[in-house]
Amino acid sequence: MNKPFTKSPQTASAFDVMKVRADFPILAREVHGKPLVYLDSAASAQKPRQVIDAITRAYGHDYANVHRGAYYLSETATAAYEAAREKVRGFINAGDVREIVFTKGATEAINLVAAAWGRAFIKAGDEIVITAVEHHSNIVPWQLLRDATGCILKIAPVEPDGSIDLNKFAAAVGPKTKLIAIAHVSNVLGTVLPVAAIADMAHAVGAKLLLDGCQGIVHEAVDVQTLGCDFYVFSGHKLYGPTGIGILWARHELLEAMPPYQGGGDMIDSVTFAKTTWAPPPAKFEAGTPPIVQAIGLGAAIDYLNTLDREAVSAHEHALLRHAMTSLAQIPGLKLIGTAPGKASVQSFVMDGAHPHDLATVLDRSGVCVRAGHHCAQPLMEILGVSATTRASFALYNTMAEVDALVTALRRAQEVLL
Ligand code: 7TS
Repeated sequence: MNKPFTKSPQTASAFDVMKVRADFPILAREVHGKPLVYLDSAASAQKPRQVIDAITRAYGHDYANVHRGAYYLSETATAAYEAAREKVRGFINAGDVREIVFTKGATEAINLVAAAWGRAFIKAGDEIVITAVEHHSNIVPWQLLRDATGCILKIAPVEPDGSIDLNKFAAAVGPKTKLIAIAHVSNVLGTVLPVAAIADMAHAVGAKLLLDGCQGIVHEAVDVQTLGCDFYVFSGHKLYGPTGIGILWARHELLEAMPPYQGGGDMIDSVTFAKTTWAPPPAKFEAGTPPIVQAIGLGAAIDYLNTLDREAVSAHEHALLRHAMTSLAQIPGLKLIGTAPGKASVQSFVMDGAHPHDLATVLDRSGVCVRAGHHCAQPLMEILGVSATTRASFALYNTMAEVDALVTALRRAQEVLL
């Protein structure tokens, strides 16, 4: 995360979490008669009123298919859809709006790269390097590519605290490496991966770097031009936007060189039964009616985030994490999983004698929502020597009192379960 944060007139201490909370209608509800304590934003974040209103307005007032009819409403919807693309471009500081491809999520974006770029540029014996911390969506597409091409998948290890040792990473990279595909931030451990150093390693051997930014973009400002990656992907729903929308960013020349991923309407220049020619990117990768309103909703989420001082947001989330790590570590029998320096506000843990699923179920009775399971990272669980963890993730709308509610609920859960 190389880009210095854009300074706003506010200071970090001026972040007003209660004002932010008032923007998220769901946070006012109760669960099982208790105030909702939502600590699962790494799975999917809640949505501010501004996003919900934009979606309602798009369906209720401005809706039509895009890139089609020559009538006013279709032109309005097209303009809103394309305006969302420009908002994404600005948010990640891409050099050109044509580098922003709308997908249905990060998973689809990674599959797109594996299928389109991978099938065109990866051959038997080529090497792809991932890490041990990856989400299944940054493992399985490369296994499918391996099965199709005969390429080799290499796994860079993770240290016991969740950090990545760059010397060990470098040992996995060599002259046959064609792609390094890694998480920007781990969804299980919260580790911020050393992407700048890894970008240098990739480019030194002529490989491309794909960053899975699902968790990274939520917690820090992202500038794809200074990160040094070639592909950056993320999902809208973790960034306070709707489900069903994700982003693939890639350098224009890469998108130009890639064949289409899917065929259909909107992605063509001309079609005859004998031959079809493609539209230029990004249309080449957006076959069929796109997720129009979802894109508009993501644009509204970006507008919302742009009203906040992201440096202050980051400081707030780190304060929540520090408080959580200190308080959780004091619970007898509880072990923190993921303690790498500089990590993001995602905290996994295990508790002696309590299965993570049971723990999450008991916490739910106190209104506390946490994720339990393998977090779509089964290989990482195996390396960590656990079958599952419980995970609390802290977002911009969480409070210190909610961290305390988690700790209190855990102590109560211990009484019930042990
Ligand atoms: N990569 C990372 C690092 C993720 O955290 C996730 C989702 C994905 C990829 C896939 O995103 P999708 O929107 O395409 O599904 N992570 C989680 C999680 O941690 N709990 O639920 C989903």
